Amino acid sequence: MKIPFDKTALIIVDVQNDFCPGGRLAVIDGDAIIPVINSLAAMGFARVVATQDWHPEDHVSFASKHPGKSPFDTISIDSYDPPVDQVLWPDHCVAGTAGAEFHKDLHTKPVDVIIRKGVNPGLDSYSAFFENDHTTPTGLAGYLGTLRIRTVVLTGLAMDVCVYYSAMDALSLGLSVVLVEDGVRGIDTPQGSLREKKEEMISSGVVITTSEEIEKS
Ligand code: VGL
Ligand code: ZN
Repeated sequence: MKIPFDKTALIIVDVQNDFCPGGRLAVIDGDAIIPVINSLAAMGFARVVATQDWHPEDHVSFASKHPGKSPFDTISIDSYDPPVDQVLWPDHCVAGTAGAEFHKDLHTKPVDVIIRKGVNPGLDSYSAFFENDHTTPTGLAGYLGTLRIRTVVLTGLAMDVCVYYSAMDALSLGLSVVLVEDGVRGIDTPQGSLREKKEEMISSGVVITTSEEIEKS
C-alpha cells in the first residue's frame, strides 16, 4: 500500500526490555519485531516517535501494590468519574531501571521524539495519546497535530494492550491508522484477547498490513 510519508509518523510502542523475552512482562517473541521496526524507521517517514512505559515504583497498575491481588486480576479505581478499570500487572518498566530501557537492538538514532507514559502514580496510560481516563493527553496528539501529520503507522508491544489503545485513540483524533502485523506482538491474556482486539481495530477502520507492503507515495 502507498502511504504519503511526508504526512506520516511511524510510532514505535514500548519496545522495552521488560516486554521482551527475559523481561518482567515479557511478550512471546517480542524482540522478533525489532528488525522490522529498524527497517521501517529507515524508510523516511516525516517523523519517528517512540514511546516508553515509564512507571513510578509504586504505580497503581502493579499487583504488588494491592495486598491479596495477583497479576492479571482487575480492580476499579474509584477516584475517577467514571471509575477506571485497571488490570494489575507484575511490576514492570519502573522509571530509570534497565527494564524500562529500550531493547538494545532497537535503532534509536532515527527516533525524533520519545513519549514517556504511565508516569502518573494513580492512573495508567496504555495509549500513546491519552491516559486511561481517556481524557488526559500525553502530548503526542499536539506534537503530531502541529506538524500536520495525518497518518500513523503503528508498531511495537503489546498489540492487544498499548498498540490497540493507541490505534483506537488515533482514529478518534481523525488520523488514518496503519498497523504493521509483522511489527507487533501481543500478550493475549486472557487468551482470545488478541483476536478480539484485532477484529475490533479492523471494524473500526484500522488498516492492517505487513511491512513488505508499505511503499512511499
Ligand atoms: C503495556 C501492560 C502494562 C503495553 C504496558 O505496553 O502494552 N501492557 N503496561
Ligand atoms: Zn505499564
